[in-house]
Amino acid sequence: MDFGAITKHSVLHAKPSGLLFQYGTAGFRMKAEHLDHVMFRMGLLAVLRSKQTKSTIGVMVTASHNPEEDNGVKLVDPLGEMLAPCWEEYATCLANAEEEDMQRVLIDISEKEAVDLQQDAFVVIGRDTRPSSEKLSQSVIDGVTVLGGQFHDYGLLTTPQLHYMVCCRNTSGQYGMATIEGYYQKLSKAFVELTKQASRSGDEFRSLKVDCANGIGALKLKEMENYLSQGLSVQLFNDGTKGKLNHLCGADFVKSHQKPPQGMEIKSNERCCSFDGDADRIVYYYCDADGHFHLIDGDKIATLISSFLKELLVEIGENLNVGVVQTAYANGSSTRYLEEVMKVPVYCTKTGVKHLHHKAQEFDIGVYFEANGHGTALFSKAVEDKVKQLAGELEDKKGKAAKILRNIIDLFNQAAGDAIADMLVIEAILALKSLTVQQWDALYTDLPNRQLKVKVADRKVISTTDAERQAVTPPGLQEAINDLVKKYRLSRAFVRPSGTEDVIRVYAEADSQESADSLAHEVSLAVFQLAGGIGERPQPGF
Ligand code: 16G
Ligand code: MG
Repeated sequence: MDFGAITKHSVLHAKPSGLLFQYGTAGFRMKAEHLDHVMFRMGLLAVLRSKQTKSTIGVMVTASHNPEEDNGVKLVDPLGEMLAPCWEEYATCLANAEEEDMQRVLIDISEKEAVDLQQDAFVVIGRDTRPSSEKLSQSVIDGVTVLGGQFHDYGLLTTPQLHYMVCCRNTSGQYGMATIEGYYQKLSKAFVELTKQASRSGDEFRSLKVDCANGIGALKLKEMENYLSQGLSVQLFNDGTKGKLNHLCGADFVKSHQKPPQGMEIKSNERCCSFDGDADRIVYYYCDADGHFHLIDGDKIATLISSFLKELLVEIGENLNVGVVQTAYANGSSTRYLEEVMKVPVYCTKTGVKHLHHKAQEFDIGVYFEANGHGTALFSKAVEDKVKQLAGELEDKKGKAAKILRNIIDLFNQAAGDAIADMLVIEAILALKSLTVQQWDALYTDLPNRQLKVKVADRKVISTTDAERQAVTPPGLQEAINDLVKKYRLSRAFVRPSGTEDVIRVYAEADSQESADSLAHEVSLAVFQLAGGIGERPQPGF
């Protein structure tokens, strides 16, 4: 390492004083103006990680669903997964190091991880449409080059597209071609084949309204439209030409406010969906004839997908297991439906894609979704091989099911949850099964629920266990929650410190909206009292 050069460049990316940086659930995320040095240093770290794994590493500049003024960065590991946990710690350490300690920290990481500094390094970079993203990605490049790494800057990409590129490059093209055309071709080919199979069963022309959160998803869907031929017509809203990124629109807004985004005209019973700012989340919805809004969240998406995959496996007749992975935020009705009606085993992990992804890898087919619309399905190598073999050999019913499954495997971006890929899978399933959005919604009825945030002096005073469903500290909090939950029917509540904001999150569900609201409020008060609430006491009403 040329420390002279590193220092010379590093001082041009000075760390602001008095701020703490934390590689959280999905990387660093804060006001864009504080992030320049973090970007430079993540460029350095990506080079070390690339040398250590002898693979291409990705760096994505985005703050996903956060406001436009924020930005963030995360590293993507060789097979398109999230960065390994101990490297998250190095990232935090490097981001917080004072200028004079940089050398020591870099040497420390290299020694601990036995990084061969002579090894070549290659880093790929992508960014979202935030005004700050271009300059910040230049700082990443500065970090990469000063450590002697090679790079390819893909420019504007969705987060899942960057994961795809990393995965393609590290599997010598087996997963697909590491170009934007390669991505469109892989997904559209699978989708078009699936819709051909569907049209034989007499389905009509399909159209879908998509709210793109004024983000990158709009640009990429526009590019992709040409590849989809007649299979699906998408009508884009909040495409970034007028509105502000994630402002009153996008998947996070729709899910948390449980109402349609602004800037989209919805006629009754029209099928609509929303992406988030970097297009790795998706939720569906429609308004019924009475004007009532119906949200179809990640739980219902997981239900549709896992039920369909299970049906295909029955046709194929192979003894393969399907598991669904959720978080504590999954609606109780979805868990009950999956376990009791679908007879699919359901597992609960901590919030954050990496936790769900990890668990889902344990199954032949692991479907994981967060209620907020973040998710995908993973297929083991054995399943992939078996399905390919059957699809090639057989022309009967079993062969047809195998062909459908093969295309679904190709369609899912298995490297990461991908709103575009998920949308195409969902559209294909609805077409193949001739299901309307209302029929899909009617699989089960969500329990009314409410999410709230509470400000506390130090969110670390709350620690949890049992996949975040039980609070361990502060003492007395879990007992208080248990007593409150007992007052309501079909009720459940939990609290957890956010990994992306300086707040405690509260979730409650119950048999009616009034009960869910009231339970959430009472739990918020308990958090405020027992966990050092600051500012105004939580007030009832929303
Ligand atoms: C991040 C996570 C998302 C999770 C959310 C929770 C990834 C790629 N993203 O956005 O999965 O739902 O954080 O935020 O893992 P919270 O900790 O603030 O509730
Ligand atoms: Mg996102």
